[in-house]
Amino acid sequence: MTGFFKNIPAITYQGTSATSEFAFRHYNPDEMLLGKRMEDHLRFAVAYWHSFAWPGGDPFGSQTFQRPWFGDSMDLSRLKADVAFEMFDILGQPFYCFHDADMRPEGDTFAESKRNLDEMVDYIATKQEAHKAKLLWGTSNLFSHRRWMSGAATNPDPDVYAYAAATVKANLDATMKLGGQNYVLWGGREGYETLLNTDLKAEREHAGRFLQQVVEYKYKIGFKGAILIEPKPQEPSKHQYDYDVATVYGFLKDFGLEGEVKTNIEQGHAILAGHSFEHEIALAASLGIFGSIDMNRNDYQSGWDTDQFPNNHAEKAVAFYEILKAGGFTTGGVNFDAKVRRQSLDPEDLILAHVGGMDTCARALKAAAALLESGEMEAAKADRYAGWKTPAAQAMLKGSLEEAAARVTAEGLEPQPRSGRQERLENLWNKYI
Ligand code: XUL
Ligand code: CO
Repeated sequence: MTGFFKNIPAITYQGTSATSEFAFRHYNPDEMLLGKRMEDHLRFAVAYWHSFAWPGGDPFGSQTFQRPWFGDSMDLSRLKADVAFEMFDILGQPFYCFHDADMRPEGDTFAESKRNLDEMVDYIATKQEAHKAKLLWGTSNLFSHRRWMSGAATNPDPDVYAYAAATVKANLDATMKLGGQNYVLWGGREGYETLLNTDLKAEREHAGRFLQQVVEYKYKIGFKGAILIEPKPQEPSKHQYDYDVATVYGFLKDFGLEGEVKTNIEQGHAILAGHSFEHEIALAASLGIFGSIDMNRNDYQSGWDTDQFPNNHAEKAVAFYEILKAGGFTTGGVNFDAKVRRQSLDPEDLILAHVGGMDTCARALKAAAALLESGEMEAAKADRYAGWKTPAAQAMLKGSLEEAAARVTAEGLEPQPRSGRQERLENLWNKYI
């Protein structure tokens, strides 16, 4: 034991009358909802980067956290892994996620970075054997080091493309070795700052070919997990090529990958794209590319991707409703891509942030499951679209524009507007929240 979380007990479900802060009030892993355990619905994951690698900087100030594992040696990386698995044991969540850069020190050469990664993967594999937490997804950090400043696969320098290929290959191998269920590509630098220096067409084509190569490699090594793209409109790039779910779908179609690659949808990214989280989830599900979610919230005034822990269950319930309607997660899960604020210095803050986030999601899930089970919302929707069940309406979709037009005079159609009943349905939601 490292002692970092000393005196913090393992968190258990104690119900809404719990008196301790260190308890789940809603997250009850064994509770059955719609025929499935809550833990298996939510498939929570902790993000290695925010909790263990982020130093607490902001654009105006540097590190605020003083963690005993901060530094660039292999010994400190092992200490970081020890602390991480101690936190996973306290929370009891089934999964975690990592970037290469979170878990190993950067070497002076690619070979050294790769050696460090391989050693850490072996170390973490032994940790996984002794602890509950397993790998939900792995990914490559293709954005922090200065070599990535003009992009990874979209870099004007082909040598950087090669370096990105070597990096993703190493991390896909690492993810497979650790039994990861997905591999995520988030293209923070796969975009541009100004068209004055950018060949947009070439960059987009390179990004497409890169993704095809990743999928080809997945099959070569027999990786059974899903490949996921994580859309985001901007930040750090001014214009990102994977703006939102709709853009990603067009991109996948363009490169013949719509059956191969799904999405990891993040609440904060959806908001930055001018959408709601539930819109992005519903759209992905309808297009057959829903994979996993990154759970967090943004500050609604600042306009930044602030990656805060979710604390509003009513807001998340609408998102979980769409996830349940889509049939729930298969390889995906709920990854807390969320960090404590830079003033939240204490080990307790890290634990309680996750406890609150997990309870918020559990409460949201319970509301969503109850509403779905009642069938009330779906009945209202079915009623609204009932006209489309008639043979005449169905025939219209198979026929021509002129045949559809002919119905107006032949049947004397004069459509009568009907209420959309939005407020009644909002009231219905509130009954379950
Ligand atoms: C950045 C972001 C990343 C990805 C993984 O906004 O969400 O942390 O989730 O690279
Ligand atoms: Co994310």
